[in-house]
Amino acid sequence: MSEVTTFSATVSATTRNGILVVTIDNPPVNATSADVRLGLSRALAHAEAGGAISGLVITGAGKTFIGGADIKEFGKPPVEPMLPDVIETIEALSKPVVAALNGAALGGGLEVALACHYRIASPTAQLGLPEVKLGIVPGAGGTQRLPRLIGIPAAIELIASGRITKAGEALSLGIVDEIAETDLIDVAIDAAQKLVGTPLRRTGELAIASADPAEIEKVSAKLLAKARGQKAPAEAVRLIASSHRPLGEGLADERATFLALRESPEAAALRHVFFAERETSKIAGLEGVEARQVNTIGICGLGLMGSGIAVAALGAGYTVIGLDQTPEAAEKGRERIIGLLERNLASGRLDRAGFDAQTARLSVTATDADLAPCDLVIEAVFDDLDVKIDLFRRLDKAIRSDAILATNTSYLNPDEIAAATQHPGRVLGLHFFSPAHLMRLLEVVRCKETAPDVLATSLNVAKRLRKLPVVTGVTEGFIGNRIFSAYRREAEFLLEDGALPHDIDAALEDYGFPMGLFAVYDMAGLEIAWARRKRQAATRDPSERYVEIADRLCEAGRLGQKSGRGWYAYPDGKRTVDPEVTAIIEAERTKKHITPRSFSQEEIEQRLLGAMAAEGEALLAEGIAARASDIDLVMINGYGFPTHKGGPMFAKG
Ligand code: T1G
Repeated sequence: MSEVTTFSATVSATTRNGILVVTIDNPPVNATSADVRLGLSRALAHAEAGGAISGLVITGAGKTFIGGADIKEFGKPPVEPMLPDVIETIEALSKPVVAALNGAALGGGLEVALACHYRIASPTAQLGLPEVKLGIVPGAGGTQRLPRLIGIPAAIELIASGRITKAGEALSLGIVDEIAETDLIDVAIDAAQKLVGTPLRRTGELAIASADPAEIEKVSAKLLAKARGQKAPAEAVRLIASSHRPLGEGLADERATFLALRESPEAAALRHVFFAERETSKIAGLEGVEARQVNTIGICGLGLMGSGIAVAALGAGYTVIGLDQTPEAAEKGRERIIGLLERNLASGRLDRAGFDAQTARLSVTATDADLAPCDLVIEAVFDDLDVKIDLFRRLDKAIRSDAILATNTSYLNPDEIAAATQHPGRVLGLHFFSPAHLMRLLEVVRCKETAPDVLATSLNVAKRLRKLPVVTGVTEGFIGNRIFSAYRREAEFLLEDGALPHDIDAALEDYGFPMGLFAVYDMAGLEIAWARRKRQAATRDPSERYVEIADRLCEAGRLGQKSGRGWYAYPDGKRTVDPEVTAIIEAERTKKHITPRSFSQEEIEQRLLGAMAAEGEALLAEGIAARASDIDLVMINGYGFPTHKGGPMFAKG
């Protein structure tokens, strides 16, 4: 084994057949920290000067090539050499530099690779320039070099969406030159040797293939519509669309744009969300707690939620046993699940082999005892306390005592369900959001008695289901619905005080919500909330302000979009302001002797955001939510709060 040359704490190299193999080892993701940049620049200088060295290979240690620039360095004073300088040295080197992509090459990591003279990917490599997801644009040549390799339209699609692509697509696009089917480093060394003495393809010098302006317009328009007013995607499109200009000019514009966007509130919010998502599964007291093994998941109730949960579990590789009340209901549940899998097959999300494997791991039954092999059982039956308690008492007899029991209830008290079972320590809540096979958010409800290893196991299952788990304590509506109720209440106060549903919805949509509150309300239907209000009527505190407008709508049969009328009217399905609703609201104001006043969008926004934040503070004070950033994640991933605003707790400052 040839000797190792150390260039910095995180960059070292060995020499094989005259090729300097440079390895970046900066756990956890080989981010291009100041030490990595220093080590790389030293290795490049060493190679350029070293007569015995005829070429270089750059690769990463572990499962990542380079996960990007070090986001943790943002906002700190710059430390030379900066990444663009290192990248320009790579591209200008007189000797061949081959990128050996052993794993994720993202952001600055892909920009390093783009400046190399040849790129080889391992079959599992992932590539992308996801900077727009952080509210910025690539800042080290990505918007200028990528179009030189794959053309402007394809570069716009990849960079303005921020999506990650796999090795196969990267090869077909022309981002990488080869996929190593054998040892990546051997293949890379061989490639470098073949390049010695040949004219080097310097990406920055490549001409850009001409593109049809109509195609550029089409791909841009689609992406910018989705970006809903965010700055970074629009700036990325501008930089790529103008990348035919001299490289130096483009790089300077790109760097200035990157630096400006990096200081924007949008970028600060998106960085907050990035780190929040990685904090959320770090639960105090769970360090070192060993999780149980889960291979088989039982799902009770194969309706909309249960079948969605089943599809998520099958997609994560679990064996699924579905239980319903009768063989016919169980069979209907199977059909519903298979129907969802067929949709995944048709959309290309699933290939035929995957479809067959997943359906083979699914069985359904109406017999409790068939759940005996389950390591975890999730119930998604009718949201009634007696029904759930009865089911859990039956399951106590049907499954192993160390199998976990999870309730998907949205509003019932899981502590009461747990208390009715033989082993409360194995009970918790797993509150999925509909559609359960698509929505990332999963509220993990920690009951009073939930054992630590049951919680740890559930967090592992959530991660494998590719969910975003947020642990919550027991309270009515947990984190999300409690905050939703609070700002719905505030919105109804605003109605009584003088605003109208479309004023409030316009303010929320203008802030960045995909849909206003009342439009969402109509889509979800008004009757469930109405039934809950009627249940609560007897115990409602008479001194608390209560708005009866929604009750009047329901009494008038206005139950939402499904009934053709709710907060809006829906002639031919189109949401329309309905004077009848305005009249109902005005009658309620009169009844309460309220003189209506007008509200600016700004005021509506502040009142609603204020209500969310106040409820969030209460959840923190009660110990229901562990951290403010968890509350942000719930509202972003479950209730449409705009990601680029960071969530209600971040937005309030
Ligand atoms: N900088 C600093 N820390 C990072 C990081 C980064 N780029 N990426 C991840 N981490 C931390 C993360 O916070 C967590 O920390 C740990 O690493 C594991 O992360 C110039 C300016 C690479 C696919 O946007 O997508 O390049 O919680 O749980 O699931 O144009 O991390 O352990 O303390 O996500 O194996 C562009 C971001 C940056 C990619 C690995 N790059 N990272 O996933 O691990 S901007 C990105 C990821 C840029 C240039 C611009 C993923 C991953 P902790 P993890 P993972």
